[in-house]
Order: sequence, then C-alpha cells, then structure tokens
Amino acid sequence: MEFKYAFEEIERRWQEEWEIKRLFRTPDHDPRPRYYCLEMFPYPSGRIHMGHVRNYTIGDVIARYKRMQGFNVLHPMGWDAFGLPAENAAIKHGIHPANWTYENIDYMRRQLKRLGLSYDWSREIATCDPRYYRWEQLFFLEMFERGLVYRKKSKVNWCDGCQTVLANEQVEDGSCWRCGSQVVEKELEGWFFKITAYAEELLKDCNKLAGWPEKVLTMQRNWIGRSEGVEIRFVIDGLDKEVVVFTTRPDTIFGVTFLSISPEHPLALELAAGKEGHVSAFIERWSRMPPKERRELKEKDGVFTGAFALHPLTGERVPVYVANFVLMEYGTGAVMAVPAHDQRDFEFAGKYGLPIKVVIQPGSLSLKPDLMVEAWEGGGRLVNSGQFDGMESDEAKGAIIRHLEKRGVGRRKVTYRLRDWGISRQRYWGAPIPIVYCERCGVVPVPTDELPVRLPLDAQINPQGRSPLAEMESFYKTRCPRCSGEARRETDTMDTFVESSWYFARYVCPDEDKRPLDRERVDRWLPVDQYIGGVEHAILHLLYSRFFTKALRDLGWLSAGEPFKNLLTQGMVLKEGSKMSKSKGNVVDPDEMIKAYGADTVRLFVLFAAPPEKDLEWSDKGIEGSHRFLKRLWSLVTDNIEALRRTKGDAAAIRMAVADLPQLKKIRQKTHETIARVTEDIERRFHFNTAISAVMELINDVTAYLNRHEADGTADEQSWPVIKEAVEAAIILLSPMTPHISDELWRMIGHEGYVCLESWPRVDEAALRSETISIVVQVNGRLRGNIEVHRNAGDKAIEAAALSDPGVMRHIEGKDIKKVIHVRGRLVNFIVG
Ligand code: OV8
Ligand code: ZN
Repeated sequence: MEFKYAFEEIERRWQEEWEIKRLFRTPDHDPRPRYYCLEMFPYPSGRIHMGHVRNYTIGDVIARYKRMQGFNVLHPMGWDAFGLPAENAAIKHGIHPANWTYENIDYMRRQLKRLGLSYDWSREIATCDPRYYRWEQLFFLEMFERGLVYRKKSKVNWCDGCQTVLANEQVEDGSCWRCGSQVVEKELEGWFFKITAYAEELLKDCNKLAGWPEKVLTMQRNWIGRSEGVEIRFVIDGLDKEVVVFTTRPDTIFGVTFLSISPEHPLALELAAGKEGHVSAFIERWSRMPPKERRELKEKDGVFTGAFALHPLTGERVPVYVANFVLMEYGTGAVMAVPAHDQRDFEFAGKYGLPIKVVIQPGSLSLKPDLMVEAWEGGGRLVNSGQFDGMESDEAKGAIIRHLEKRGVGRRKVTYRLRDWGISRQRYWGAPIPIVYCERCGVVPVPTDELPVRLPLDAQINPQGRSPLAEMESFYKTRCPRCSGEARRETDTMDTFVESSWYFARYVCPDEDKRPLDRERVDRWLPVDQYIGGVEHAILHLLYSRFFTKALRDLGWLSAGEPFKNLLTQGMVLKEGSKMSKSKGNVVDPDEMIKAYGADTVRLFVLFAAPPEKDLEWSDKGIEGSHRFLKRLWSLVTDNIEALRRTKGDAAAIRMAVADLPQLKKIRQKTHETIARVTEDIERRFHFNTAISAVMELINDVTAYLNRHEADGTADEQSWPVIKEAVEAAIILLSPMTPHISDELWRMIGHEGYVCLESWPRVDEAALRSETISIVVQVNGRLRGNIEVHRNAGDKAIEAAALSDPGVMRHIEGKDIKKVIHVRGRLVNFIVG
C-alpha cells in the first residue's frame, strides 16, 4: 500500500477532531497539578506574521509538553484589541475600527487554528468588548479612590503623527515607537497611575524573579533607577531664598565650587540680580529647543545668575548658574557642582573658568586640579574636607549625611528615575475613562453601578486623527452624578497598555459577569507559570503588569504579588539578517508556508532553526529540510506499517531481543538516550532545536538498521519490538512540536487515543548503560591509544588489551615496563625506560 504524506488533509482532520472532542478545554476542578502557560496576546492587526508563529509555537510546545507530563494546563488566547492601528485603518479605508478589529480577529483566529495550537478557545477575550473594559473602568475608580490614580497638568510627549500623548516608555530616540514621527513637548492635563508608589517593591521583587532572563531584570532595574542620596539646602546670600539640591555623592560636598540649576527651575529668574536680561534670553533660547535636541545636548551651556549661595558646611560663597543640562524632572532641578569629581561639572567649569577643588584622593595617584584632564568620579580618601579628612568615600557618605541632618541642612533621600504612568490618550479606539466634569462639583467619578461607560460605536472618525469623542455631544453631554447638573464626560481614553496589564488574570474567569475576577480561581492559577513573548516588552508591558498585579492585590482582587513566574523572551525572525517588513519586501507569509509545506513543517522549522531566545534567520532551504525530515518519518512508518501494527511491544519481548542481538541493544540504547536528551533539552532551557536533532538521529539509526538488515534478511520478527519502541518514542517526543503528523502516525500504528494525551515517555536507565567502556592508554604520560573493554573487565585483562593496541606496542617495543599507572575505568599509563 502507498501512503502519501497528505499534510493538508491530515492537519484539517486532526484540528477538527481536537476541537470537537474539546481536548484542550481546561477544567477548573481537576486533581492534576496546575500549569499556566501564556503567550503575549496579539494586536489584531490583520494577519499573523512569522514573529507570531514563533511565539505561539514555542508556547504550544510547552503547553503540550506539560500536558503530557501530567499537568492540568491552562493555555488561553485573546486579542489586545484597542489601539491606534484600528483608527488609522478606519481613516485610510473608511471602515469602522470595530468592524476592522472584529474582521481581523476572525481572520487571525482562523490562521492560529491552522497552526494546530492547543488553546482553550472557550476563554477567548477581546479587550475592546465592554464586558472586558468595564472591569478596567472599575479598577480605575477603585484606584482613584485610593489615590493611585490622579490628574495633573504635565509636559507630555506629543506625537503629531498619531495625534496623541505617548508615555516616556513609548518614545524611542525622540521618536514615536509606533509611527516614528518626531515627538514634541506639549502641556496637557491628563490622568496618571501612581506606579511610583510601588517603585521600591517593583525593584525589590526583581530579586524574586529567578525565572526571568537577567537582561530583562537589568532593564527593569535601570528603568526604575533607584538612587540613594541626600537633599541639601543652600541658602542664597542676601535673599530670603534657598536652593535644594539632590546628590548621591555627599562625600564630595567640600568640593562644591558652584551650583547649577535647570532653566525650568522656579527660582531661575528670581535669582537673577542685575542679569535678568541675560538669564531670560538664555531660558528663552533653551525653551525653543526641541526636546530631542535637549536630551542629546552637544554642548554644555549656561549663564551666571549673579546670585551666590552659601555652602552649608563652610559658609563659602559659591556662584549660581543656570545650566542647560540640568533637568527639572530628575531630583530637584538643581545640582551642587563638584568639577573635580563629576565630568559634566568638570566640562562646565572648564568652559566658564570656575575653580576646581579636589576633595577625594584615589590613593594610587595624587590629583592636582591644574593637571586634571577629566574628573575623578571614583572613590578614595577625603582631603580638604575638614573633620572628614582621611575617611574613605563610602564611610564618608554616611557620616556627612548624618552631619548635614544634625545641622538641619540636609535630609537623606531615595529618588527614582521611574515616573508615574500617564494613561490619557486623545483617541477614539480605547476604553473610556469613567469620569465626569461638573461646573459645580468638579471631577466626579462615574458611579460603579453605571459602568461600563460604553464607547459609542456611531462615532464619525475624524480624518485629522483628532478624537471624535470630544465633538460628540451624545457622548460627552451628561448629568453630574452628584448634583444632577449639566456635566461633561471625560473624552480621553486609556492607554492600551492598561488592557494588557491584567488580561492574564481575566483568562482564569472570563465568564464572570458580576465582578472582574473570581479571587478563588485567580489565586489558584496565578502567577502564570511560563510567559513567552518578544523582548520589546521588557520594560513597558512587563513593568505595568507587575504594577497592576500589586495594585490589584492591594485592592483585594487577588493574592499574587507578581504576575509571571518564568519569562522566556524570544528573538526576532529575520530574513537576510534584517527584520521582516513590507517596506523591505522581505516578508515571508505564514499562510503561504502552511499551504506549501503544512503547519507541522512550519512549526518544526521555527523550533529547529534556533534556540528560542536567539534571533532566527528564515531559510527556504531550512524549511525544505524540515519537510523532508517529516516525509522520512512518514515513510519509515508507512513502509513498515504491517510489521509495526502486528508487533506487540511488550517488555519481555524487548528484553529477549536485546539480549540476543547487540545491534538491537544499540538501537534501544539510542531510544532511551533520545528520550533523556529531549526531556532535558525541553525541561532545562526549552532548547527545542537540539531536542529535534536528537530525534532526527534516532530516526536515522532506525532507518539505517532496517536498510542493513532488510538487505541481508536479518530484520526478523525479533527486531520489531525494539524498532517499534524506537519509532513510538520518536512519534511521542515529536508530538508537542509536530502534533498533527504525530497523532496520525500514532493512530496508524494501531493506537486508539491521542498521542497528545499520552504520558511523556520514561527513560529506562538500564537501557542507557553501555556494556563497554573506553580506556585511554598512555606511554610515559603521552596518549598512544584508545581501547574498548567490557565494563566488568578486570585490571589484568584491561592491561593486556592495552598492551596489544598497535599504537601502544610501537612505543613499548624493546623497552622495560617500569611501572603501570591504572586509573580504573579511565586510563592506563605505562612508564617505560
Ligand atoms: C517579527 N499585544 C502586544 C503585542 O506585542 C502584547 C501585549 C502583551 C502588550 C509576536 C516580528 C517579524 C512577538 C511579540 C509578542 C507577540 C504578539 C514578536 C514580535 C517581533 N517580531 N519578530 N519577528 N518577522 N502584540 O501582535 O505585536 O513580541 O510577543 O507575538 O505580538 S503583537
Ligand atoms: Zn455636579
């Protein structure tokens, strides 16, 4: 009988059957241990790309593997459905964002199903559904009540392309992370989540995330940017004013020779005594600079205010400068300048001829201000520092802080680089912020029993990109919930990163319609055991989700302190070394590949081509190779289908066969080595590529055995139990990666169930042990041969075998053996003279 590998038909049939039989539904009540496997949910942008295929295949292998390991696996999928692309498409193609989004979801769901991903589709969520975002509005209000949400005017990053505000995290090199337009600064009133209230815990808990890549933790720690230091008050000479500076280097305080304040500092103009013209001209010039230029200052620039501050410890008068490199957002907007020990201050002092005073001596050399070409920013011993002379920097830091505090001129202070999360977006396609503005009552939260504040679907999309909500009377005109007077709804919507900050919890109980989360179920499933996604979310999404989890915990909605126990960040899928993109014309379409080779081949290729955390180079040869391998596996089974079907692979038959035939023993050893290797490769680092190579080797060995023995007629009945064990192991081990062909072959050789529900195979340790061991043979300590001996051979037998090795013989001939050094099981060394 001829069997063709008809992947298209096979894959469709199995996908239907899995769905009908509801194989991947996750019961809430189940005695098995739980495992929550989650991949970052996609934006429904239109079609899936190879990055998705890779992400979701990796997740699927883990989910299927854990199921076979005996876990009750939760593996859900949904849609990150709000956001700009829907609006942009609406403007471009005149289609409503809702229709565009739901059409894309339908299309992409079909694509994902065609990949054979084992999701529990009954838990699917779309974040643009009011049944989802109403709970987000509830969280917003509860956080508002707790002071975790507040409103303020602030300078925002404004993207003209997208006509909206961007969070700091969404600005990349001064450009919009999404559309690439130059970001400008704008003053706007908006809503903020007080993520800084959790700065300390977010930082501290990084240490608990042992299952996260170190590089992601480093990025998070740097983003939070904790620094410990002190705020010091400098009184302005002759004025009833003071400038507060923040420094992390109090040990250098005696080296202060001037102060630098930001052009935005509230005192900048006030301090200007007789120099108002210069100072205001400088500030003018500075404020006209685009923010991008300000961040990448080429030249440190400043202007003397004419004012002097009094050094809090020495009483010395030091000049106050307005300097372009001091930012108001960090610290206090003022710094004590120590040119000898801070490079920026050093450069500034050089430019304006300000004095340099060395107060730290690094030990090995003696710094002299006149000879310095750069600042010494390291530690050392204090000099010119009064009572602190001779102390080490680290010790001096604490001592000087205590001294400043005692004198009432300083305060120990921890600062963070992290800013609060601005979430207001002047956009239509997002979750409405549940707030009403009343002339009489001011800012009034929408009562929770009036939620959701629905996003009206009859909005006219504005071609300029401005939010239509602000012009839609039927939406914004309302009554004040407090005084019933006329009021106006908030017309901004929330940043879409709000939706992705808690979706992993909603999957656990998507059916809840009276409350956002069912604490019992959420506590049973969270934290997610394995989260998988792109490294581009290393800071923003992952930090927001961690913050939300902690905030929801404090609101009493769940117990977990962290959302994701283990994190796997996958690399990019590249073509000819660069990112696939329409503009470069190097996009490989997953649908086309599935059509040409089948989903199993595509899955196998993306798993085989690189370990998950590395970039993956697309290769037409590679996918051909993966396909050929599956065809080889297919032929191996179908060519021998009669023998495989009739063979009962019982343990006794296997034992008998391997006892009689050493070549079969080798096959059996290979089978169990393969099981061990695949298990370890998946378990330890998710290195599917090496796992697949191991199975390929096994298939090669079996094929070679059959070819050899069929040719000489010795592939008899006795071999089949061992061959069948090998073939079955290959099918089972491959099944998380290539599920369709595996279920098909499994059925074909006579099994009734589903291989995807089989137990993961166990290693027979006895089969691993080899009968022979190899021994290194040396003459006078130099390697002269390698021998194979039986593992139970005695010392004398081993030495005799060693002496008869031709390479060894040549070096011993005609000489006396003075001594034999024998390291059991490893080495024999003949000392000759
Ligand atoms: C290529 N909805 C958000 C999102 O990123 C996730 C949310 C949790 C904030 C693809 C591209 C092209 C991953 C991505 C993510 C997932 C969903 C890789 C993307 C990079 N890439 N690699 N190769 N050949 N949605 O639809 O954009 O990081 O993990 O799948 O991606 S998304
Ligand atoms: Zn009112």
